[in-house]
Amino acid sequence: MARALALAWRGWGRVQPNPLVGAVVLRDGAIIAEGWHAEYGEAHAERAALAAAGERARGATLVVTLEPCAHQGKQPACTDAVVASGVRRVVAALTDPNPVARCGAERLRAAGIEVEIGLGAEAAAAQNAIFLHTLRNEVRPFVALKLATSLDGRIADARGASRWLSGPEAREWVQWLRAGYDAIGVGAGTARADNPSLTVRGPLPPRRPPLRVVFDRHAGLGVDSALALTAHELPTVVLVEPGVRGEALRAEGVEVIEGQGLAAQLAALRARGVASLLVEGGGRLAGALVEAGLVDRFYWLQCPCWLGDGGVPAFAGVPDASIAQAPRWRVVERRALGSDTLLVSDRS
Ligand code: AOF
Ligand code: ZN
Repeated sequence: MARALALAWRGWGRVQPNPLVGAVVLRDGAIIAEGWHAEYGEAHAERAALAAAGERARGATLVVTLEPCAHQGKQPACTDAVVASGVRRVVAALTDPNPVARCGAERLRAAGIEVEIGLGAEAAAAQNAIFLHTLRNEVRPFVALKLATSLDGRIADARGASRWLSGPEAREWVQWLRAGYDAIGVGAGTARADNPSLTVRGPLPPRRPPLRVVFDRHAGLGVDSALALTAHELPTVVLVEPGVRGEALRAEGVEVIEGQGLAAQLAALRARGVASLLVEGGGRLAGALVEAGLVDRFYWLQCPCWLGDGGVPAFAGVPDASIAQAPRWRVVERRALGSDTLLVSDRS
């Protein structure tokens, strides 16, 4: 299952809004074939792995990160492919919650195949958090926060500079991360201070370039900012308070969306088709989102330097909590990226 999960990551940036899925075929405990969902609308992981195994699948075990689908969608039902392959046993991590595709396990059992569900379920759910959120919550996107901080929890130095706090490995990983999100967001202060372009510039080209979003209550984004200057080519949204017109930005091709408060603004993004949003700062927006309970996942890049009391804190306005009552997040990943450390945690 660990190998199937690793294969599933190969679809990151290419298969959304569909799930990341990986599969392996086992014979006598050894992997004889591998497959993954590589492109949106193309072959499902199970079919890819079974095609690679060919006749050798007969009597073998299929290990897959999601219950095989039992429906004809953009692709034919995987349950048909599994039955035809002669596989004797299927081990899946997660039950498929998709109402149109689910119940594959039942279908397989009816055909005499042994089915086990639940192996590696926690890791598989963390990997497909966006897909699972989208099916459960139709109100707002999956919201992830990504911040690079110093050891003393600062996102910028006393002059407001944040380039380059994290090292090259972490910065390349951020490009990879962006490719899998529908939208990349920043607060108005960060847009002004950093003049970011919020584009994906890594080796992985996303299936669709993420929407660029600025939480900009008063439509203060400069018409000469990197975002506004490229808004005709790359979709760009500013989220403003009701009644703010943003005429100058509209004239540059920026889409102005009104909403009263963060929750309403996120709902407006979801209504516009954004299923996942990666927020990259700054500290005030990060704090406000955490305070409002609107963050599902936090990607924390910890950089080994000290910026001191004058540095910009990573979070502003998070309410006090006692140690006993403090909400505990679930750690889903820890990893070294060059000299920086990535910690991924989810609101439990
Ligand atoms: C995938 N890739 O490897 C598996 C999926 O419209 P379709 O035919 O592509 O079906 C999408 C659904 O199929 C998806 O929501 C999930 O429930 C199921 N399994 N989907 O995109 C895969 N195994
Ligand atoms: Zn399928």
